[in-house]
Amino acid sequence: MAKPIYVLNGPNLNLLGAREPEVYGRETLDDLRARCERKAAALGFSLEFRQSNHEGELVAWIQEARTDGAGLIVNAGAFTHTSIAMLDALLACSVPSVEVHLSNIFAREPFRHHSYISKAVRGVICGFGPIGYELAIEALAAAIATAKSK
Ligand code: CA2
Repeated sequence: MAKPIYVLNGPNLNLLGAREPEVYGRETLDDLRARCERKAAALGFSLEFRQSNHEGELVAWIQEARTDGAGLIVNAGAFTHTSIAMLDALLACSVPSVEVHLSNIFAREPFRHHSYISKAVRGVICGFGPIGYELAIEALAAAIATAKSK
């Protein structure tokens, strides 16, 4: 069986669509999941789409993606700006990974400008709302195809 792409979402992203639509848009997490599943299916991939408010659970899922995933997309939410544990897990993860943010973190408060996890991922997409997840799936599909052809 082909390995899935893991899409991991961090704290408070379960509230998408319910508050702060001016920052995060009106799509719910379920809408986002459906959007990602459509995009992945069009490119021949299945998805493991998950959300957690707990840092340790996200770390465990990154470790799972390392062995069971074809690639990994992570929106670490606020843990982006705090989590050395997620950085270490991603550094140990050899499958290609992409960091995604719905908002443009560089156009927001200074404490959002630094990401601990960027160092460990193939690339970063931010500021394009839910479309950013689709762009990340496309980028991962290309990276996975390149790795296979080597
Ligand atoms: O822009 C992003 O995707 C973020 O990762 C979202 C995080 C934020 O801490 C990062 O700096 C940037 C916050 C997610 C909270 O999502 C909410 C959605 C709706 C209502 C309240 C929070």
